[in-house]
This record gives sequence, C-alpha cells and structure tokens, in this order.
Amino acid sequence: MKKPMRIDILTLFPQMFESPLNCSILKRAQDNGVVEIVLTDIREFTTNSYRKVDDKPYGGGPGMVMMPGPVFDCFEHVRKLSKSKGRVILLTPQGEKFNQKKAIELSGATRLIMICGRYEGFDERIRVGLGGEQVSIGDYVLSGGELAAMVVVEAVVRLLPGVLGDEDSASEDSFTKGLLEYPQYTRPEVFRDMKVPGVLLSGDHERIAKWRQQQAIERTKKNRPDLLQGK
Ligand code: 6GU
Repeated sequence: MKKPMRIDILTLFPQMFESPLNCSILKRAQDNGVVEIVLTDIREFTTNSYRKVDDKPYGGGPGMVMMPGPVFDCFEHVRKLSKSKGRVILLTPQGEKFNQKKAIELSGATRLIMICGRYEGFDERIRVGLGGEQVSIGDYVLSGGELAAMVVVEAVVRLLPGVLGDEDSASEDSFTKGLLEYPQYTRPEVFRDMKVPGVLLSGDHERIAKWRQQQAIERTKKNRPDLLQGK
C-alpha cells in the first residue's frame, strides 16, 4: 500500500483541530492510512519559565509578534520526525491566495509542514529562516492561521487517491473545470410548489448535459464573472 501523506501542523492551539480532523472525510482518510496528520504545540518549545511565545514589536506599534526561537526549535524537532523533508507552508494573510490549483499541486507532495501564525504576525526571521511558501485563504483577517490550515488540509486531503469514492470524484468539482456547479435536485419532484426542471426528468442525456452546461455558465456569469475572464 502507498505510504500515507504526512501533514505536520505546528500551532499554539492544537485543541482547535480536534473536531475538524476527527469527523467525516478527514477522519476516514486518517483511519484508512491515506494521510497521517500530526499536531505539535509550539509552546512546548519555549525556554522561559512563563512559556512565552510572543513579544512587543521592535519600533513600537500595536499587538504582539511571534518570537522566532520557539517556532524554529519546534520546526527543527518536527522536521526530524520523518525522512521526507516536505513542503513548508506558512499560514499568513500576507501569503499567496490559496485556490483549487494550489490544492491540486499540494496533493502531490509526500509531506506538508504547516506553521500557523498567531497574534499580529511572525517575526520576519521565521519567514526568511524557514523559507517555505506563504499561503493565505482570502482577503480578510483571522486571529490566527489555524482555521486557514484546516481549510488547506481539507481541500488537499479530499484530492488524495482513495479518499472520495468514484461517485463523487473530484474531477467534477467546481473550479477544476473553471465553472461553478450546475443546480442539483433530488426527490421529491415537487417541494413546496417548487418543481424539478422537466429536462432532468426527460431521460434525454444529451439535453440534460446541455442544460447543465448552460446553467453552469449562467451561474458563473452572475456570481463569479472573474472566472470567465480570458475564456
Ligand atoms: Cl493564513 N491567517 C490569518 N491570520 N488570516 C488570514 C489567513 C491566514 N488567510 C486569510 N486570512
């Protein structure tokens, strides 16, 4: 059997990951040996008696900055836990915006080492010293990289072979084809006076495919015209 992808997550709040990683597809993927997800608490790598991980910014200004020492020590410890060096990912709103293309790219890695920032940011030497790719999940500010890391993990793990059945294969996903998805219906045929479009009951596969394509285009035009740029 193929070796599981290993995902290391370095965080000050490992508890935040407990339910998301232990439900549904992420749980099944771990149980089935497709992925191994290991959480490491950065605070375990503090050397001062207060277990302090942040400090005031040089030059003044609001907020606190994550100190480099504990993050470097944690990273160096974690890196040695497995032979594969892995791709290093810093979760920060300063990063490159995450998308389906990036998820597909990361799903080809044998190991990911994800570092969650907290507070106002990382000491710049964490970025410079650890290298790695900076990833953001969108243009808004979260208090830390933890939720962003979960978003990336979920988007990547569902693409790994054997996680989704053939039924819900990822190749049909929105964005993979560059369009939003067409409307879907299931039983009942009429619900609170709202009918399933007749074409879907026609049994005419060609007409159905055409209708779905039109609907996908219409929806994309309305909600995400940016996706149609250059098409
Ligand atoms: Cl990766 N971190 C934080 N703190 N905020 C974000 C983000 C990451 N991506 C979008 N907003």
